[in-house]
Amino acid sequence: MKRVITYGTYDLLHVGHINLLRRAKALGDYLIVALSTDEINEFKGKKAYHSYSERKAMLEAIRYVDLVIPEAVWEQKADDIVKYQVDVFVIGDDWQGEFDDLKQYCEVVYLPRTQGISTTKIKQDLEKNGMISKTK
Ligand code: C2G
Repeated sequence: MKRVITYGTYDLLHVGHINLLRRAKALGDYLIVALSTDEINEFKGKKAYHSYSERKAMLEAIRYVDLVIPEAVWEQKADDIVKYQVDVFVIGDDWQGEFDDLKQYCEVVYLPRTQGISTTKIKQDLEKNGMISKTK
C-alpha cells in the first residue's frame, strides 16, 4: 500500500486542483490531503472563501482522495509523513525545491501546475466581469 500525501488550501475548487489530486493518487494507492486550516491560511497570507469544513467536504467527495486531515501548522509535515507512513510527498511545482528537506523521510515529487487557472484568477475574472463587488 503506497501512501501519498499532499498539502493545500483547495479554496474555490477548480480543475487545477483536480488535475493535481488525480496525478497525486496515480503515484500510489492511498492519497491523504492535509487541508490548510483558516489559521494556517492567515500565516500563508490567504483568506479562503469557503470555510475549512466546506473545503473538507468538497475534497472528501473527490474519487482520488482517501483521507483529509488538517494542515494546522507549517512544521507538521515531517510528523505527518512518519505518523501516516507516507511514501510520497507531492505538491505543485510552484513549490519546486521548497520541501526537499522531506527527502530524508520519503520521495518528494513536484508536479507541473495546470496553466491558466487559480483561485486568484477566478476572483479577478469575477470582479472584472462585474459579477462580484470589489473584494477588499
Ligand atoms: N495547483 C495546480 N495548478 C493550479 C493551481 C493549484 O497544480 N493551477 C496545485 C498547487 O500546486 C497545490 C494544490 O494545487 O499543490 C493546492 O493549491 P493551493 O490550494 O493554492 O495550495 P497552496 O496554497 O499552494 O498550499 O504547506 C503547503 C501549502 O499548504 C500549499
